[in-house]
Amino acid sequence: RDLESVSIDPQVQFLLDKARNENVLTAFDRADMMNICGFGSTGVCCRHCLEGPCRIAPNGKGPQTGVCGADVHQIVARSFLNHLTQGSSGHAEHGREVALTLLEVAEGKAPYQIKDVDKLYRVAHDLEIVTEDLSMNEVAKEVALKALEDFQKQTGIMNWVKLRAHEDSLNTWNKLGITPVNAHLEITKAVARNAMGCDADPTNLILGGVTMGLIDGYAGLHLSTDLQDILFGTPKAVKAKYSMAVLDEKKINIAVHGHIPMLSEKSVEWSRRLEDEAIKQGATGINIVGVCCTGNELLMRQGVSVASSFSSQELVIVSGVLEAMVVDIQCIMPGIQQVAECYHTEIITTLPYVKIAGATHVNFEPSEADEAAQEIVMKAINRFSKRDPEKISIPDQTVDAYAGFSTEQIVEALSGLNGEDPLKPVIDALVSGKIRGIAALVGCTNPREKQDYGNTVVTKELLKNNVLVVSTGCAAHSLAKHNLMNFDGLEYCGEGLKEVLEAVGNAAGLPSLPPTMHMGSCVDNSRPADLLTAIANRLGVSMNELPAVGSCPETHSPKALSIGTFFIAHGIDVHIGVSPQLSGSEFVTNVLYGDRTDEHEVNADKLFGGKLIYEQDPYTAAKLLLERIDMKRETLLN
Ligand code: BF8
Ligand code: SF4
Repeated sequence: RDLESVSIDPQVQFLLDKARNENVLTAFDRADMMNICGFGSTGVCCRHCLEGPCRIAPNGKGPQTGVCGADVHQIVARSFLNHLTQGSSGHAEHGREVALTLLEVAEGKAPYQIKDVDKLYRVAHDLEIVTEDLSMNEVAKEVALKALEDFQKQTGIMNWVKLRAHEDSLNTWNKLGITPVNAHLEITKAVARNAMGCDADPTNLILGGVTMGLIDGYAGLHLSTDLQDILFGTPKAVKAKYSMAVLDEKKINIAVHGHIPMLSEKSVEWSRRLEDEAIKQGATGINIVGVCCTGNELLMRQGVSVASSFSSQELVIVSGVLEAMVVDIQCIMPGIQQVAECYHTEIITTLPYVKIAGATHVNFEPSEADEAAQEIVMKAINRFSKRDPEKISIPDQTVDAYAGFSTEQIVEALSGLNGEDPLKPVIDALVSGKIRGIAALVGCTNPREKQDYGNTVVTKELLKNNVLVVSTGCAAHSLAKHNLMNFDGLEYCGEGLKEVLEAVGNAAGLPSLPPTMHMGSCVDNSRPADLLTAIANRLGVSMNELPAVGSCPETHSPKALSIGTFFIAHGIDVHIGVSPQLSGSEFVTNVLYGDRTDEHEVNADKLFGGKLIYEQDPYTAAKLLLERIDMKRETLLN
């Protein structure tokens, strides 16, 4: 592909051009070289046992069952469940790591401080912990133990489901028998039922997938966000910078990449403490830049600048000024090591179960966080002298972005208009039509897709039609880089929406709210869910009655599928712009894409009130989302 077909971001084009000139292979070019497998891309290939692998050819040609007798619907449903299990386990591990850290902090064994004491007490109260005679650390310990119960208990339902789920959604899940008991139990069960000789009912397998969506939502997203807010602070509005130009030639540049904020928060702290060491090496200081969701976490809480989303992560190295890329878990391309070997960059892995051959490993444990972070920052400082001046080239021009829109921050901004009933201005705007609906623009960038194109087109189409847009994950990077998180982007908003954004912004002492609101990383998809739950409760309706949608135009990750399933389980429609590899089974696609008017007996829209919309073209996708928003408006308002 030529540079313009790879990304609409000129700085990414610039660095990709540089990589190509230097014969460095990155994901965009590897994507072009890879032939897509026609079987795998429709979900009809099965490798679940050693009788296989088996694959079912389309159009009735060749065998129509695997050796065990599994038909194409069973095989596709199992592939889907596989993806959802993988996605939700990543987020459940994230939640568990944070819960363990909170426990260690509460016991005085890890060097972090509880930053949001109010939230700690609010969560404790909602978990029905009696706090009267307890010290703050004892309360934190009780909260951590309640969180860890969600990985252990054998009966009942997960504490975090009780804590955060809308009652009507929970009733639906209970009736279907899909409410999760604990994350580990459900993940093991999902792996077990998916094996040869177990669950062979496609509908039942898909419902098992919905349980994975709930594990993702509660053991992953909600649990992580709540505990991270307690530990590191609940985000507040903050202004920061985006784009590859946040790299600074005069400073030691360290990219933090991955997902869990324990390491990255400490890296920021130690980069400040070791500033003098950097100066001794001839640099003017240390510049931490964010990549992927760790970038979002640090942006939201520390205002750290963000260099790159997923698909262009290797290009940060190609700038020639990156001393170290420090990674923890998820979305870390193994390819960064090969690229780093062409420059002076050191790749540093930090978790025992995420290593990359050839990279340096510095083990990170919350209890030894200071020692590890200090060692990592010193490694970066020592790399500065190894730069090759011939290979240095950084694009210029950063883009301003406002971020930090936690649900708490949004409610606080709204209370500037109505202190007694902060959600009323939003509800009035929804009723009057100034706001037509609410959309969460989420998910990734994908080296096979034109970077930022789908994310920005869907967003601009929705803004033009007065849809209030919030965003998370790498999709938020796309929006920020293209002026959709600063006031320049207000020109894309319809009149009604603009009026509301300005009114709320003015009450908070700003010219306006930005056109889209950055709510954080992928685990922070709990925040839009919280916002919608609060609006539904305020209106006295179910979540599936709200004119609200999710859209994920450029995803690559199974995590996006499990997050999407979490929203569908609440009856919120979710658009995906990249093939979810299901087209081999009409039965499975009917269950997921079908709607309430279909004759087909069971489908997601009938069970939950929301469905999956697969549409590659972002303009058509926005149209389909608006149609569903209008349908729900009509029922809600009449
Ligand atoms: O959890 S948005 S590419 S970095 S999967 Fe990965 Fe996708 Fe980025 Fe964050 Ni989410
Ligand atoms: Fe083939 Fe069935 Fe084994 Fe899959 S589970 S590989 S379809 S025999």
